[in-house]
Amino acid sequence: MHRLGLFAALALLVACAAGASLGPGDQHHRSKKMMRGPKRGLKHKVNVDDYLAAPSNVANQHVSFLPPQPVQRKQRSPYAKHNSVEHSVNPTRQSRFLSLFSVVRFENLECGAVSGDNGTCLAARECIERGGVASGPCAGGFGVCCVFIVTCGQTTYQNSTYFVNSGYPGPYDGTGSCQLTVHKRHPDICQLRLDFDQFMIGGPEIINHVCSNDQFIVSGGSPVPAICGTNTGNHMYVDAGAGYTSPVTLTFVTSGPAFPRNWKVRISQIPCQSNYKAEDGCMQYHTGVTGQIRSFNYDSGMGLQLSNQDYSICIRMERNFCGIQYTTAPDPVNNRSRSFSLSGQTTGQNQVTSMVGSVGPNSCNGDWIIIPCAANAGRAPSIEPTCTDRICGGTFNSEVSTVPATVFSTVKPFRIIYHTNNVEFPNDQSNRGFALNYVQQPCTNVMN
Ligand SMILES: [Ca+2]
Repeated sequence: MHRLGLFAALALLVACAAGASLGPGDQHHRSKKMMRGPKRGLKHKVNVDDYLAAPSNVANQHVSFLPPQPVQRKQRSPYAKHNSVEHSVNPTRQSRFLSLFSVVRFENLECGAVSGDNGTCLAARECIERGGVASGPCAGGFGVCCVFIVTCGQTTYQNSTYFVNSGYPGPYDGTGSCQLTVHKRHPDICQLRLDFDQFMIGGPEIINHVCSNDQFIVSGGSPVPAICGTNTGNHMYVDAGAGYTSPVTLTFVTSGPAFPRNWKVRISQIPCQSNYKAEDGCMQYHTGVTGQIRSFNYDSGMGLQLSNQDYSICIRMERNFCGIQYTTAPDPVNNRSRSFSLSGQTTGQNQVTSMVGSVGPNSCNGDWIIIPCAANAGRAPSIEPTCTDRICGGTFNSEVSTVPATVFSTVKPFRIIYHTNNVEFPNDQSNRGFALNYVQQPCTNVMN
């Protein structure tokens, strides 16, 4: 929260007396005040206590521009003798004076910067002190949209920080390790959300799809699998625990062949009580009635499914929705869709069958997704304990088939568990991972 105290207010008064121009917000308040203000030259006090009494932390409050509040004599503080300012001004000067002597408070909300990035609305001086870059106005011109961009070897405490590659916005094609240390801004931060605005590093090796060259590693928080390849537009959540804990470190290791790497990771600090905090245990968290989920390095053109993955993808159950259905996303690149290819030899043009469950000849024992009690749309849900859960193979279907299906589940909360082992060759080749579109299903009498 920013507060204009006595000194700032006096500075503004001087600026006003010198004929400094006012911003749109100032003019707005001035015109309102002029309509309400005294018509004659009266003597007014402005009590400094009123400004100093403003809370120093108004996070989670609404933006508030306090209208000018001339203090009545009978409200004078017993300390007014020492910290109040008394002025006698003529009618014209008085109107301006009162408008300037307002405490301007605004919450440090997220703002859209001129650069196109997301920033935090701060006073200009605070932005500089925190190491940010002002990028356009906010809060009606009283604040600046402060953007934090950091790179290798740095430390951040700021919400909405961008972690970029060395040489950004240009590419980086050297080898080494680029690490960022992330501290909580407050002890009531429980999670970090990492949005991969840009994420292009070397992919996995092509035999077993392990990220053994380039990789992105998160340490210090909840376990997160190492990832590599192209992940632009994807995200992950890291549980950072309650209270002040050890920092979370984000590391890009670039040890693979020369490659024009580029990354820009936005780091958001999620308060423990916020309504956008991910449910526990979710490394990915999607909201909305419809959306798309993709495994890391999913790319219908070149991307290979990553080995050694083991995490949960959660979809927030929206109000009045009781079920969820999944279909494979279109694959515009291949003449045979590979938007679900988890296991099997999918190099050729022959459709590879789906496999389900954990027992039997067509079961999933290496790589799979789990959709609890999955059933194909149009069929009654299975009854436990015969529910299908694991699905793998080269076709998305909750039954063994070479025809893709729409699969639904009514198990709450809505989650998919994704698991891959550390082996592909020779039984599994050219698998891409998955891109699934989901649509939540409204509650009905049979689905609740
Ligand atoms: Ca595997």
